[in-house]
This record gives sequence, structure tokens and C-alpha cells, in this order.
Amino acid sequence: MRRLTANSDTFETQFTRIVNDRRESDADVASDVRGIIAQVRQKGDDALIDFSMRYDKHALTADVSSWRIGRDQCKIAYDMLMPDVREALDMAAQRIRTYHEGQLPQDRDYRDETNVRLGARWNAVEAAGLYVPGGRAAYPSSLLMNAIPAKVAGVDRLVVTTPTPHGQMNDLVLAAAHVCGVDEMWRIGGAQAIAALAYGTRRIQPVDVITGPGNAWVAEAKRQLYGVVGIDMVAGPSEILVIADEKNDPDWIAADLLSQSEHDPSSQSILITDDANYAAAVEDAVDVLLAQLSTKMVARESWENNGVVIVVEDLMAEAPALADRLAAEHVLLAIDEPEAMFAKIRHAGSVFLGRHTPEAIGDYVAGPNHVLPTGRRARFSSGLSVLDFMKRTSFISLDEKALGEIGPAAVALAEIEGLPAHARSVKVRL
Ligand code: HSO
Ligand code: ZN
Repeated sequence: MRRLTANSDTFETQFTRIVNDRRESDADVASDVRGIIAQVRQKGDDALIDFSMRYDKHALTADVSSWRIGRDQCKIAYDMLMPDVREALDMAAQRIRTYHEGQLPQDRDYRDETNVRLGARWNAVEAAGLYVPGGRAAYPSSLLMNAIPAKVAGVDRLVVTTPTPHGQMNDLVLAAAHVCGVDEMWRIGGAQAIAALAYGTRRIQPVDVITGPGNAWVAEAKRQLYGVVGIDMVAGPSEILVIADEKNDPDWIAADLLSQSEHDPSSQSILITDDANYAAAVEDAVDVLLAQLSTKMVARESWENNGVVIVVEDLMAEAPALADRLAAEHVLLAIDEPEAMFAKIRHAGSVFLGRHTPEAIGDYVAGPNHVLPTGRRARFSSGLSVLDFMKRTSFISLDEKALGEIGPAAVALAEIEGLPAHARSVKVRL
């Protein structure tokens, strides 16, 4: 953990270094991934059989259940959940659905002052593929956050692909798939799964958009296949910026910071406060909590390597500008008048207003999406939404009179561009 003081001489250098720090995996997997994609494209299902055995120790055989998880299996997993977990999953799904329904865009259809009819119509993509990682990061909540917007958008075919290492399935992921109404579920992981979704194989029909988190190979495969399919975004390790005054219980703020640190050793948690004694109290509370967490290995590595505590003189005057430079995935405003500070923040994936809005509420049950831009991408992008599963078609309609009014300008432009057939297609109608 690094402690920075905003009015020190070295602050600007130190802070700039933090802003520019790339915590993303620099593993050079691009050429491996290129090879995997080429194999899947050439050999289809046979390549999937090879890679699943090699990377996941999972045998894809003549038995379809080694390839696919049935909807009945997902239903059984859901029915077997502890009642409180089932109710929590249902409530989360309902709240996420309602929030995302509010994102459905309006079509446009109007006549302008020249009586030209103009507009745009939104349609969902036909098929979406969701990658669900195996192992530690197989979060049912992330399945909800990816699948529900796709369903709300109106996607016809929602396909999940997930590795089942050593044949092992994750019942919580199955149950979440049931809650979301996932149509197909394939037991394939890694770059090979992304390639199969993008190009299709004999067994797996291709999709139009692929979303969902994954390791460096999955992320690289999405990057390389962008253009063949649409993708959501390439997400990096998660982050939280907590802006807190000394009136917060240090234990609360310590938990907020570690809630991101425990995700990944490369996660980053940053506190900005205006009181050096309070900063020390939070640092102590973090140490106490770190000793208790079952995730202490990951959380400690993240906090020690990437944790930052910044002491400023005046929170309202200084914190928003720092927050904008960090453009963090999550920003928690644990202060009395969060609204006033929120008004001054432009770049953030999601903002949590007030002392009773811990970030974890947004991860699970509030409603907005928890797939958010990381690594300063909040400067130019937004969280996952129904629009990631939709596209719009514009339309134009003219009558003879309207063509007479705007057509000659088109003719003039076509002629200077040296495109006579363009010009003629208008002229003949005038
Ligand atoms: N905070 C993560 C999402 C998540 N948290 C899933 C818990 N489960 C995204 O930044
Ligand atoms: Zn989280």
C-alpha cells in the first residue's frame, strides 16, 4: 500500500504513475490464441475435443451430455439451492431485469421540415454468446448481469459456454442459467470456446455478439474475433475508489476497499480522505480485516501491491479532479452530501452515493450492470447494457416533391465525387 499526501512535492509524480499504471496481464498470448482460433476454424468440433482435453482435462465424447448441459439439469440445480440463496437469486434477477427494461431504446420515425420521412428502428441481435469462466471467477451474479440484458433486448438464442475442468460442473452457474432462461449451455472454455461461438462448428451454431469475462486467452480471443462478431469490452482487473471523510466507521471503509482487493491480485483499491489520522485508522482496520478474510491471500497481495491512500486537504475541492483522472470502475462517495460531489465527477463506471451504499450492493442486487469499464476506460465507455445486444437500422423515405427539394444537392455532390451513376439515379427521378 502506498500513502500519498496531496500537498507534497512528489505527489504529482506519484499520482501520475498510479494513473498510468497498467495492471493488466501482459502475458503474450496473442500468437497462441491465433493458433487456437485457426484450429477451431479448420477442424471445428475435433479441435474442441483436443483443446478441452489438453486445457480442461475434460473429454468431449459421443455422449452429448459431455458437450452440453441440458435445461433440465439447470432446473434441478436451481431446485436444489438453499431457499435463501434461491430467493436471493430470484430477487437479484428481478431487480436487474426491471432496471434493464428501462434501457430499451425508443425507435424514431418523423418528418422533417422538408417532409422527408426519417427514423431508426432498433432490433436485437439474433444470437448472443456468454462466456462464464471456470474456477474462482465463476460468479452466478456475472451470469445474471450478462444474460438478463440480452434477454431483455430480445435476443432469440442465448448461448452460454463454460469450461468444466475434470468434468466438474458449477451448480450455482447452472442455477443462475435457469433463472435467466439461457437457451443452450456448452461445456467448453478458453479461446477455443470464443472461436467456436464466433465461427460455429458442426455442433455449435455461431452467434452475433459475445460478452462475459475471462482469462487472458479469452480476452485476447475476443479482441482478435471482434469484427467477425460484436463483443462487449475487454475488461481488466476491478477497481474501487472510495472518497470518505472522517465521520465513517473505519471498519466500513476497510471492508469497502477489500471488497475489490479480494477479486484478484491485480485489483486496485484507493482511498481519498482529508484527515491523516483517519487514513491511519482505516489502514489499521484493513490490516485487522485482512487477517480474518478467507480471501486474505488474494486481498493482501492486491492491497500491498496496488492499494493507495491519498490524503488531501479539502475533499470537495480536490477529490473530484483526482477521481476524473483515475476514471475508476467504481467510485464510492462516503460523505454527507454525495450529490454535490457527484455533480463534479465526469469519469466513473458507476458511482455509489452515501454511507449506506456499499459497492457490493451494485455487484449483486441494486439493478444496474456490474460489468463496468476498468483501467480508465470510463473516460470513453460505459457499463454493459441492453444496447450491447441491439443495433439500429436507419430509414429514409421521400416523395417526388421532397426529392425535388434535396435531390439537386445530392447530384452536385455525386458529380464532384466523380460518381456519375449516383448522380444519374437522382436526376432521372427529378
Ligand atoms: N465487482 C465485480 C463483480 C462481482 N463482484 C461479481 C462480486 N461478484 C465487477 O467489478
Ligand atoms: Zn465485486
